[in-house]
This record gives sequence, C-alpha cells and structure tokens, in this order.
Amino acid sequence: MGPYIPEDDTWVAEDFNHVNPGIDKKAHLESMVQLTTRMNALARITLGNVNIAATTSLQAINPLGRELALSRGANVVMPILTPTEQRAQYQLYPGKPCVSHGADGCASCLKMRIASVGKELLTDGSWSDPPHFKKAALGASLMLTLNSSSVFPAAGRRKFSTIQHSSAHIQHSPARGMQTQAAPKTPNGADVMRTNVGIFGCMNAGKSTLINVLTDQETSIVDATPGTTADTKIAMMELHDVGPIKLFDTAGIDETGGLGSKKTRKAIASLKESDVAVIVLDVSSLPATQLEIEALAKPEADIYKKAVHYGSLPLIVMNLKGKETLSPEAERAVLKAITGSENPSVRYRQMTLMSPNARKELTKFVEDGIASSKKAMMVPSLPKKYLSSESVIFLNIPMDAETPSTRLLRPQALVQEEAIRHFATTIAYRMDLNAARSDDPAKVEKERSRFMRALQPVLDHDGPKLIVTDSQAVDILHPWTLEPETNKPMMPFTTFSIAMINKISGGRLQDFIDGVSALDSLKEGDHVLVAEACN
Ligand SMILES: Nc1nc2c(ncn2[C@@H]2O[C@H](COP(=O)(O)OP(=O)(O)OP(=O)(O)O)[C@@H](O)[C@H]2O)c(=O)[nH]1
Ligand SMILES: [Mg+2]
Repeated sequence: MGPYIPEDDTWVAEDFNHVNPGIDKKAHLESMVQLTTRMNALARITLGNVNIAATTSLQAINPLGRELALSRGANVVMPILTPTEQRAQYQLYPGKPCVSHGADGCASCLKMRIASVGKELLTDGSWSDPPHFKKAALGASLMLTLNSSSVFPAAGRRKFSTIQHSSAHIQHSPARGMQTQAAPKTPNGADVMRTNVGIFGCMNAGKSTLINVLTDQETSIVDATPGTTADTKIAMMELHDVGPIKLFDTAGIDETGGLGSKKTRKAIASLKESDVAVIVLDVSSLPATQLEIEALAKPEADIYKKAVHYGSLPLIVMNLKGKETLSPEAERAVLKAITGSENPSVRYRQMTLMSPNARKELTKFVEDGIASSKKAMMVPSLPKKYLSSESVIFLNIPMDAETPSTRLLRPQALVQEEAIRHFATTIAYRMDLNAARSDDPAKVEKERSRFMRALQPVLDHDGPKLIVTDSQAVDILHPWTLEPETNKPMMPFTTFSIAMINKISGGRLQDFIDGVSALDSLKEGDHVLVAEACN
C-alpha cells in the first residue's frame, strides 16, 4: 500500500491534471501520506499477523514518510538494491529517494531510521521475514504447490505485467506468504479461467455492433457518428464451448488529436490484456488497388502487429455492412494489407454484422478462435485411460486452512469435473492431515483405517483406478498404499499439481519427466533452473 505518484511524462499524469485542474500537488501528495498510513494502521488492526510494507514512495513525498508508516502498523522496509550507478535509470516516479547513495550507506542509514521510531531491523540471514512470520511463510511455501487458486492466471495465458515487482526491493518472502494467506479471500472468482476478447478497429468499423451481436443485447451504443465509443466498454458472458469470456469494446484507433491519442492508448491497454484480438474492418466500400487498400488498412495492420507482439490471437472480421461478398482477390488484398503476408494463417471471416444470422456465425467464429488458442487448456488433466466410464478415481482432498470455504481449489475442481464429464466414478475423501501426522499412534491408526475403508471400493474395482492426491499428503499416502507383502504400490497415484502441469503445459508432462534424466549428466558448475509449474 503506497501513495501513487504520477510520473509527469505519462498519460496518467496528463489525465490526473485534466481531472484535477489547478490542484496543489504538494498538498495532495502529503494528504496521500496520511491516507496511506491510516490504511496501514487499519490493515494492521483488521488483518493482524501480516507483513505490511512501508513503501519507498512515502519517503519520496515526505522524508519521514516511511518512519511514519512504521509507527502506524507497517513492519517491512524495502531497501533499494539497484547498484548505485544504475539507480538514476530506474525511477518509477519523480523524487525517488536515495538515487545517488551507495549500498553500504543504505544499510546503516536504514538501521538508524528504523531505530528512530523505536523499532529494530531484523533479518534471519537468507530471508527478510520477521520471526513471527517465518512459521506461516514456511507452511505457506508447502501449500503453494497446490494452492493454485490464489495465483491461477485468469486466462490461459495471462500477462503478469500488473504484478511485476521492482527488482530493487526485497519483497519476496512477504509477497509469497501473503499470497497464500489471502487465497481463501480471493474475491470475485479471480481464479476463473476467463478468456479476454478485445475488439479493435477504426471508428465506425462496427466494433460496438459486434459486441452487441455477440452479447445479444445493447452493451454499447452504436451510431454512425465516428468516435461514438470513447472508452473501453467491458461485458462478461459465457460461450457455450469455451466458458466465461470478458469482452472489451474499444474506441477507434484512427481518431486523431489529443483525445484521439488518449483513446488509442486505452485501446492498446485493452489489447495487452486480450487473449484474443478481434480486428474489425469495414470492407463495404474498398478501394480498387492493393496500395490503396494497404493505405486504408494501416491502423488494422498496426493492431495486428501489436496483437502478435503481445501474444494475443488475432481474428479478422471483415464487415460487409450488407454489401456484396468480396472477391477472392479483394479478400487476399485485405489480408495482405493487415498481416503483411501473402499467405497468412490468420483466422478471418467476411460477414454482415447486422444480419439475422450474424450472431450464430460470429459466435462460432470466436469460439473456434478461442478453442484454437486454448488448445493447450483442452488437454485433459489425466491420461485418457482414467477418464472413462470404466474407471474409478480416488480424490484425496485434505481441505486444510488454505481451502476456500465455499469451493474446492481450482485443480481439485477441475479434475473432479473432468472425471464426471467422462463418466468416470470418483470418490472424494477428506484426509485428516493432523491425525495422520499425529505423534499419537492411535490417532494415526484411526485415520489410516478410515482411509483404507474409503479406498476399499477402489481397490476392489476391476477397471482402471487411480488416486489423485493433494501434494501435501504424498508422504502419508505413499506408505499407506503399499502392498504389505511386496511393498509395491496398490495402484498408481498422482497429484493434482502434476495433473495441472500436464494441462497447463498442453500435455507436455512427458517432456518434464524426460528432463529429469538430465540430472544424471550434470557436471559440477552446471546451472539448474528450478521452476514450479503447477499453476
Ligand atoms: N448496414 C449496416 N450497417 C452497419 C453494420 N455494422 C455496423 N453498421 C453501422 O456502422 C456504424 C458504426 O457502427 P458501430 O458499431 O458504432 O461502430 P464502432 O466501430 O463501434 O465505431 P466507434 O465507436 O465510433 O469507434 C453504425 O451506424 C452502424 O449501424 C452492418 O452490418 N450493416
Ligand atoms: Mg463503438
């Protein structure tokens, strides 16, 4: 939590000045320090044992801003680690403090500043966690292997630009811990795999018409006046074979002037968020030559290029507006003008958006596009063998403190849903992890026999059978499910995380398994990247 300091050369600052003409910026920023520290205090009172950062931006406004925050509930400081010679080039906002100071000076300065408010700087060497937090954070790091709900990308391929942290700050441990602690409170179903679909094009191309056709309601105002849509309009809907999508109707990207460029920037911001970029082009009165078509379609070509750059799947809608279908030559010319290629692989469609069958046609076009972009997500989480009416799957779901109160974690829900969809029978079991890990052998035995009773129908089953467990319970489940005589597993088992890795990677689990063999050929001095992939 920190005050937002607009950087003068950005459009946010322009907007700020526009909305607040003649404002006394200094007084405003100082009031932000008060507001921030008040929020720090409220957060401390309401959330209790959490890490709250005294942000550096407080210090940029008020030399004692950080100390104020530390005395009002904050307990984390973020020393600047950027090498001094690079600091001047890494300034998020004007007045960033300590730009010319050296790292050694920083450490002692920080200690003194913290001491000045009667507090002490604590580190345990490797991490920056305060001692009270360490226990929670260690527990949390274990949970993270499965706790996908808090960090699961909202769409198949989410851009993380909004959660990038300054590399100059030590934030790792607090962020890690807080993410997991906050998981059950994730509001508004943020774990939903929603696909973002942006609609882009020039003024009057039919973008708003398109969103209205798709949503089957008057989501946006449609009018012949160019520039009718001034700001991005958002609509949520469900596409039958795709699931939830979020639609962005954007302003025309060809509007000139100051307001025009603001609108364009907003549209581009939506493009960055889009998994799919529908580019709408009015082709009702095309010029004759390729050169003229290229000149006309320059803005669309620009959007196309940006969409590819940002990793959005471009889909092109040529809006005929009731005019005749384009000849194959004209169609090729348009495609070349937008994509720059003679033979593009882009998905496109000619249609009249205001026609009785447009909704059906458009929905199918968008659905197919999304399906192609999310093929990876269509990969089943478990091998086909287990997703059949012949199979029984035992789901071990301990439901610990990390489990949200009203639903299962995303990987658990996903495996359950997929199994049922394929007519596989599931048995869901809540393992009592505390009992299973208890020092009291009687408690352990009680839990073990309850577990074995639940597992018995699966053991008795003749067809394919499988256990899918929460990763946390592997150490318990493995010994419990070994045949006493042979010491071999009674049946195969996997974890929800592994199932997710396969799904998220588009079925490439085998690649990861193959990768493990590289461990045998490691030499001293080799570098190893250890990455967690389940979410
Ligand atoms: N006849 C006909 N007119 C259409 C069709 N699609 C759009 N129009 C008209 O084209 C004009 C612009 O449509 P909009 O959907 O508002 O276009 P837009 O791309 O959202 O435009 P801006 O918001 O200005 O950027 C409106 O007058 C629509 O009625 C169509 O399929 N047939
Ligand atoms: Mg519009």
